[in-house]
Parts: sequence; C-alpha cells; structure tokens
Amino acid sequence: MADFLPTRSVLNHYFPACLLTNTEVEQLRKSKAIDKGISRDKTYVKRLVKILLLGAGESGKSTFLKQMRIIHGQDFDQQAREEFRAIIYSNVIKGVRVLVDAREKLQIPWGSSDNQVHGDNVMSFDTRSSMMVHGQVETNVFLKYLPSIQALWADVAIQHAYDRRREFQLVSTLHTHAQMHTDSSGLCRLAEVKVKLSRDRRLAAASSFVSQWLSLHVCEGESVKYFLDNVEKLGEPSYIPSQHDVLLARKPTKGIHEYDFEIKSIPFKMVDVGGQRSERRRWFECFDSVTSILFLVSSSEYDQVLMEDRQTNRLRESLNIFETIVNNRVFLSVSIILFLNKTDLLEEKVLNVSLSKYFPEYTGPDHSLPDVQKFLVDCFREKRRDLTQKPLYHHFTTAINTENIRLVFRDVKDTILHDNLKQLMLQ
Ligand SMILES: Nc1nc2c(ncn2[C@@H]2O[C@H](COP(=O)(O)OP(=O)(O)OP(=O)(O)O)[C@@H](O)[C@H]2O)c(=O)[nH]1
Ligand SMILES: [Mg+2]
Repeated sequence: MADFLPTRSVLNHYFPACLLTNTEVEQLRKSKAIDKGISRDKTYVKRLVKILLLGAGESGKSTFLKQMRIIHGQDFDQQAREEFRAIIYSNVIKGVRVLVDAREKLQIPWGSSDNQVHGDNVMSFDTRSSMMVHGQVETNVFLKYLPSIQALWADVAIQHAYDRRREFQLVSTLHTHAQMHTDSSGLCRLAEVKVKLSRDRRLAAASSFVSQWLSLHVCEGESVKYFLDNVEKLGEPSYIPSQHDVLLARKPTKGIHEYDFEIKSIPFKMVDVGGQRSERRRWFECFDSVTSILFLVSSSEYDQVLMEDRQTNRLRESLNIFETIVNNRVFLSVSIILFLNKTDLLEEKVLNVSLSKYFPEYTGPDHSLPDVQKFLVDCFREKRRDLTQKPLYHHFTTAINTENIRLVFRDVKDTILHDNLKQLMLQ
C-alpha cells in the first residue's frame, strides 16, 4: 500500500464496520481470512520436514513408508489391509509359476507324479491378463488355483527347487557372461544344471530361465516363501491380510506418493518414489524444499542382478545412484542418511555367499557380518566427492520389523530436526 494511504488497520479503526457497505464488510472479511491463510501456510512450509525416500527398486522404500503409517500415522485398518489381498495373491501365483518352471528346467523329479497336472494348471495362468499386469489377482481366481498351489508347495520337488535358489544366483553370473559373449565358464555352469541342449539353445534357455528365476529370487523370493507357508490362511473366505502380510506384500511403486503425519505437532511429509530405472526420471519432480533424504540400500543384494537389465550388479547400481544424489549441488544443505536395509537377509546371506566373489576389493573375513557391513558403509562413504560435506549418518535396518524402524526413526528424526534447526539459524 502506498505511504500516503492509511493502512487497513487504521481504516478499520476510524471506519468501523457499521460505516462500510455489506459488500465492503464481506470483502474485508475475505481479505483477512486470506492473509491469515497465507501466514499460516508460510509458517507450515517453514516448519514442514520433507523427507525423500530414495534408492534402487526393491530397497524397501515403500515398506519403510508403511512403517511410518503404522508408527506415526493411521495404522492399516481392516479396509486398508483388505486392499493388499489381491497383491498377495498375485505375488503367490507369480512365485509358484517360477518354481514350477525351475523344477522342470532343473529336471527335479516330482515327489508325486500327480502334481504334473497341478504344475500345468498354474502354468496355464494367463500372465498377460490385466489382473497380473496390475499385480492384483481377484479372490475367486486365486481360489481356483489354490488346490494346485497347495499340492505343489507340499511336493518335495518344488521345495527342492526353492532350496536351490542360491545356486541359480550363480547362473545369473553366467547370464551376464552370456550377454558379454564370454560364455566359456558359463557353459560349464550350464553343464552343472544339466540343461542338455545345443550350445546356443542352452544359452537361450538359461537366459529365459534365469530371467524368470530372478524374478522370484531377487524380488519376492523371501516374501513368497512366507506366503506359501501360510497359504491355507490365504485361502480362507474370511482372510484379511495381517499387518505383517501387508509389510511383506510387494508392489513396485509407480509415480510419486506422499504421506503426511505429525510428531509432537511438527508436520512431516514423506515422499516415496519408484526406484526402478524407468521410474527414476521422475525423481527430480520432488527435489524442491527437501529437508532430508533417506537413501535405502538392500544390503543383502551384493550377489544379485537388476530386474531391469538382468546383468548389472544391484549393489553397484545402488552405489552409482547414491553417487549422483550425494554429489548433487541441490542437496548441499540436505542431510542424507544411509539405510543399509534387509539386515535380516544379509545376516543369512553372509553365512552362505562370499562377498569377495562379487566385490574382490573386499578382503575381510567372508562370513563376518560386522566386517561386511563396515565394508558396505565405506563403499558408500567413498562416493562423496566433497569431504567437507556434512557427516554421512547410516543405520542398519530391517524395514519389515516395526520395532526396529520405530527405534531407528526416533534417532533419525532427532538428527533431521537438529540439522534443520541449524540450517534455519544460518538463514
Ligand atoms: N526380509 C526383508 N524384506 C524386506 C525388507 N525391506 C523390504 N522388504 C521386502 O522387499 C520387497 C520390496 O520392498 P519395497 O518396499 O516394495 O521396495 P521399494 O524400494 O519400494 O521398491 P520400488 O517401489 O520398486 O522402488 C517387499 O516384498 C518387502 O516386503 C527387509 O528389511 N527385510
Ligand atoms: Mg516402492
């Protein structure tokens, strides 16, 4: 307002509402409400803690977000849990199909030959149906396949195929070799799996087999086993997924999802994005006004390859993404916290699979969890080009464990708020 004009409060004082027309009173009221709203929004934006969840596909971002909902927001009620039923059914059907296919390629004899019919039945499932494409299977369709799924999971051949999943991670290395046309060592491994085909067809068969196998082992393997062990419960007409079922259900994230919650009247906004390659091009859309980035890594995936190209080592992909994020100037004043997730799976993995085989730069003891974890943290730390940057905090997490995330997030929240306060004071 120009200097020579009286301010609005002066006008209000000398020209009380009774001297104004009804329209003017209404306009004044609206204007006051807008001013109040703007000032409230400004305070909200200033106080808002925006946390971005980043990391490669299947690192556990959405699972972490589910935990925030359980711990700080609106827990999954019956209706919300019901929405996961169709996802779980789809996870199970996909998983069983991969196992049936693996049994055949591995030539593992059926425990009961009657189960061939059940195997054929699940393999006849139309994977191009819109249900499967959307990762959701209706109850009546699942129930139609349930007797076959039960019979198959009870068969020693399918159990045996599941137990041999690690062996087939080896074949994933072969697949990489095959794509690079350095197939001599690969062919030896193929011989081990007894695929008795001609040389070229062998590689082709291995590729297609590996592709399908990986889709079980690297994405939903562990969850699928849990659901198959409980398949009877899944088939009950009154089945409503439990909180644990919800945490294990797998649906790749497409697009950007936000979840708002409050802790001691501080507003938090957590943003979850898809981590698969095709989804990463949308990440920059949420780079504005970020307070903190939680970067999730699936720490147990050092021996696994990406779903997207089936050849890039998953841990190396994570390191590359992290390098881009941590050295991005946009995030100079943003606290980045590293979550080495899937600790439960890593614990098991280090006992069976040597890290040095995939990361020759690791020279520590093969089966020592703390040494492996320290190596992983150092790998990520080394990606920071500017060492004067803020400290890089890290946590070892198991995102499917609510208590673990409750404790970790309590720490993380304090770190974020402390850093945020320092930033605000510097402004
Ligand atoms: N055992 C175990 N499973 C986990 C853990 N964290 C996540 N999972 C499972 O791993 C799968 C993938 O997790 P998501 O949370 O969907 O991964 P994401 O990072 O959101 O994946 P995108 O949406 O594709 O980027 C799910 O089936 C989870 O239940 C963990 O710490 N331990
Ligand atoms: Mg997700």
